[in-house]
Amino acid sequence: MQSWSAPDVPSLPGRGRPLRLYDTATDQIRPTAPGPTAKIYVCGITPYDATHLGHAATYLAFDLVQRVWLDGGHDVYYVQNITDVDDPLLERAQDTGSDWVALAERETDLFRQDMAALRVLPPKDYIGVVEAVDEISDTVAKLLADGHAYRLGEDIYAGVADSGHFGYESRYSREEMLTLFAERGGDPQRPGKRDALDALLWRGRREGEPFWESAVGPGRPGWHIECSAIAFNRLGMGFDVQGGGSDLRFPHHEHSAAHAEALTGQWPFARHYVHAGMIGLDGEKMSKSRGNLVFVSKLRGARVDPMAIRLALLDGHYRADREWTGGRLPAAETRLATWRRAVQCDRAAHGQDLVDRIRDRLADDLDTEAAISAIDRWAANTLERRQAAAEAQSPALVRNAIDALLGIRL
Ligand code: 5CA
Ligand code: ZN
Repeated sequence: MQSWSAPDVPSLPGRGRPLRLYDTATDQIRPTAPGPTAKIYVCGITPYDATHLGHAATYLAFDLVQRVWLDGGHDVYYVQNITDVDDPLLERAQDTGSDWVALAERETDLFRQDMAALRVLPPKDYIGVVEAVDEISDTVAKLLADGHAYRLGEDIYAGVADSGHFGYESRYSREEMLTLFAERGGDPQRPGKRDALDALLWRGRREGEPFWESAVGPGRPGWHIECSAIAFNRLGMGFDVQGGGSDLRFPHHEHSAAHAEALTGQWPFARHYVHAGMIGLDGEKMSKSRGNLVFVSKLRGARVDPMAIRLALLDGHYRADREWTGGRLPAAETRLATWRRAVQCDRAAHGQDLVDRIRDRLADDLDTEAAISAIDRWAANTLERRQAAAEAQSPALVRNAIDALLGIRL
């Protein structure tokens, strides 16, 4: 699939910092340790509705991961999928009397425009499930051939016992897993499964549903295997970060990892599992199914500056569940205006200390709030001209650092 256009990332003087990130699997903030090319997979959208601020916040968190790595001198190999055939999409198309392919194309296109406007770095490989059906069905065929999967009627399931490590990623008890599996697209009650937690790999052809002829018969891919196959085939095993919102902690990331681990006999799938908190509105998670959404495209259509949206979403820790309240956007607009005035001063407060501070704070599990506070103090000092004349310098360095590290163009 076509990705979106990449924003410029200015390079900064001095050294970037090694990035430490919270890893769900080990419940620790641990250093990431990428090679010359850092490898990251971030789960993409299911394109049945427009990008809301919850999606945007999650993609922004992983955008910062890339920016810190780039600043540290790494190249980044970023892969993202599009779940462009799945039950929620087909249901929405049916309910609205639209063609599912056209619906997915329209919403994916809007997502690309939203991401570009927010200056999110695009994935190198942006892969729709529809274009990856062959590689996914080949993966299912191999799991079957190796005895890690079984047929149930027209469908194919993966055995949770087959990865050898099932449960390590989410660390939930079996009871918690059973509850979440039922809530998030699983089918623990289906008779005939070897284990209630076994996940659907391949959904055999059903009347009225799209299907593809494949190595394992006609049908369409299950959800988790799409991310296993798309990630594994490009990044291999043991890539640096598997990312998504916290609602993907289980079952999605657990099963995606388990499928790839059963397939290869290697462990782990990813070295860090990183999860962004949920953005809520009126006390509830913002979600398509609840309908309590604030869309990025709506705000853009109302001529809100995308940099203010970006700043509003970064003013909060990425891992915290947080509320989108009416005051967030005006506060970000005011802050943005202040920062813009400060970088237009011909003599600004010394910038290198601020750059060091931003680097330190972001490298520590993406502490955007502390980075933003540091910029606020710099802007206040600059505007009040409290700095000693000897320390004053051009604000270009700060402008570039805010652009490169936070993705905010002033
Ligand atoms: N296509 C799958 C992943 S393979 C999917 O979950 N799609 S999605 O469109 O439902 O969500 C896309 C991303 O946005 C996921 O990482 C999800 O965890 C995240 N997300 C969804 N709702 C919110 C929210 N309210 N706050 C923060 N992140 C969210
Ligand atoms: Zn995924």
